[in-house]
Formats: sequence, C-alpha cells, structure tokens
Amino acid sequence: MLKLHGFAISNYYNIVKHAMIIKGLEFEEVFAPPSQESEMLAKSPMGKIPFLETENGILTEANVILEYLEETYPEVPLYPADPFERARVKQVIKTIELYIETPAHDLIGFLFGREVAEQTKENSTIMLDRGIPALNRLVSISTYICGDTLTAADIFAFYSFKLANNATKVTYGRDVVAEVPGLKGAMDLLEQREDTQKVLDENRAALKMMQSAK
Ligand SMILES: N[C@@H](CCC(=O)N[C@@H](CS)C(=O)NCC(=O)O)C(=O)O
Repeated sequence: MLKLHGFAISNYYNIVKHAMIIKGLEFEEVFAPPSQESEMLAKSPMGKIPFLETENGILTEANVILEYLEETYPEVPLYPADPFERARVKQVIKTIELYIETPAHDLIGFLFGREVAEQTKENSTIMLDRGIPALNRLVSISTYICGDTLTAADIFAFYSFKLANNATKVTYGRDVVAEVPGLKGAMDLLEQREDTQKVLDENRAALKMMQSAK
C-alpha cells in the first residue's frame, strides 16, 4: 500500500494527502518530521516532507508526487488530458511554488516564535511582487484556477496561498489572496468540500499537538 510520510502541519504534505483522498486511493499516513538525520536523508534527500513510499521506491517533491499519482492512477483525473493544457496546469503549480509559496514560506518563522530578519522580509517582497503578477498573467479565474474543472492547481494553490496569506498578513499586513482576482472564490469553493474539511481538521489537530508539545 502507498505510504505518505510527513505530518499534517505541512502544506506540502496536505497537498499530496488531499490529492490522494480525491483520487480515492488507499494509503497509510506515517508520522515523520523533517530531519537531517542520516536515516531520514536516505529516504528524503533534503530531509524534507512529504515523501511517498511506493512499491517501486520513494519519491519526494510534492509536484513530482502529484504527477506520479496522476500517471499511475488516472481514474479520477486531476490534470487535463490534453498535453498542452496539462503542461499549463504544471506551469501554474510551478509558478506558485517557486515565486509565491517559497518566498512566503521564508517568513513563517513566527509560527515557531522566531523573528524574521529584515533582509528576508525584503527579499520575499521582491519575489512576491514579481510572482503574483506572473500568476495573474497566467490565469484568469472564473470558477477553478485552470479552466472549468478542478485540477491539481486548485489543491496546490489552496494550501500554498493559505500559508502565504497567513505569513504575509502577519509580516506586512498584506493579503496576497486578494491580489489574484477570482482566487478567493476558487479557494472558498474547495474549502466547502468534505474532503477539504477532513484535511483541515487533521491540520488543526496536528498544529494543536505541536503547540502543546512545546
Ligand atoms: N519542494 C518541496 C518542499 C517541501 C517542504 O519544504 N517541506 C517542509 C515542510 S512544509 C519541510 O520539510 N521543511 C523542512 C526543511 O526545510 O528542512 C516539496 O515540494 O515537497
């Protein structure tokens, strides 16, 4: 059986977990915090979560895992069938990951009670100021992020922007979701789903557990 390693406070973990739930896959969740221990690095080369254990071996990187799942279990599709449209969904995901989630992720030290350096705040602003307009050049959201059906881009955007908005609101009082026309509606639509509520409930429970362990 597929085994998803990591834990539910991670936005990347929740992206993969949510996609697996929507696809109706059977999988086991294995608790694994990020670590630089050799045992972890042997499974996840950067010591990051999530990683997916399959019958053929282990895969890391959320977008790679999503694509593997799509190719292996296409019955409930999360990418368009057309190769160009499929590549566009991947392009949107990559743009969100590199130019929005990553700079916002650098700001989340506050979650762990750490100060964020001024230089980090400046660097993140510079990248977000390029990343958000880049995303707006790529998408024109009416219902879903890419076209008129739910795709992996909706799942990726949902967890990435939840984290990004949390980080940018606390750091700069900036609402990055509002900077992408139609995004709030697409996120609200996803949030109403039962499977989303399950992932979010488990996310809140994991956060609570982590905070009470401090
Ligand atoms: N590019 C990776 C990012 C994964 C990632 O950053 N995971 C975080 C948790 S949300 C992590 O493991 N951080 C620990 C670290 O950076 O060492 C992916 O797509 O899976």
